[in-house]
Amino acid sequence: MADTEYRLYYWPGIQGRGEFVRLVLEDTGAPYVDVARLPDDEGGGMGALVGFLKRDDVGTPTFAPPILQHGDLYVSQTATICAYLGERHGLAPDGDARWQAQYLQLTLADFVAEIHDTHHPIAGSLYYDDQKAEAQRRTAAFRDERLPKFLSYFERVLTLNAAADGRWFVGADCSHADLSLFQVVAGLEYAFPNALGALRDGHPHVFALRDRVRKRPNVAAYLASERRIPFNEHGIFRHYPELDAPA
Ligand SMILES: N[C@@H](CCC(=O)N[C@@H](CS)C(=O)NCC(=O)O)C(=O)O
Repeated sequence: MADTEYRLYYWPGIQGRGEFVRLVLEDTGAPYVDVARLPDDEGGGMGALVGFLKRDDVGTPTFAPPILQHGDLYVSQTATICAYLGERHGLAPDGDARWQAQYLQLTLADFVAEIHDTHHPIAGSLYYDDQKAEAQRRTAAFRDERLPKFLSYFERVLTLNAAADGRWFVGADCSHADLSLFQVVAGLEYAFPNALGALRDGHPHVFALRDRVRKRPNVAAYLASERRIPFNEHGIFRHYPELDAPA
């Protein structure tokens, strides 16, 4: 199965959680097809994804995208997919340190869920406009409490590793978790430029890591390509000026 192309199943018009997987695939240069972004007549489109989610012949059925197919293996849950790819392509720490990358990845997933809930605090099935008042209350608490708490935690991890001469989250080398931190900071910069800007000076390692990841040659090429879907108001990171801190 080593040379088998990966197939990513994810919503076609947004970065969303699929982007964490795309970044690992792109950084490692692993060959992949972004299935739902193919034209309908080539087996892509929303129909391909919706149809896939109903399938019972994929090992253990999967609950929600993103899903990665590798030969006969289907892997779901963003953090698990990133670890699977990282382990296969030299983007994961060796030995027991792999678990540290995994719990950082899961902590980022917790953070991502909270970021999503700033604009959809009541239900994902309702429009933002139908939960605007609740979104404002939720986001005020997010900006005051959760955003600083998560960022301080990541800064603390990076500061401790820097003291041991590490420039990444874990050990001496970049891992899948570093790519995910990049994506979260990039998304927050889009969604909450004022709130994040106010925290910049207090979190130098977080922003330095963001810069280091985006300069990795394959990541830089990807970010400049048409494969990188721009942030928009359909994904997880949405820019609603009324939810951001004042300038
Ligand atoms: N914990 C899962 C969350 C997956 C998830 O919420 N996927 C979204 C798209 S980003 C979805 O389509 N969810 C449909 C649903 O929850 O019903 C992960 O990290 O992969």
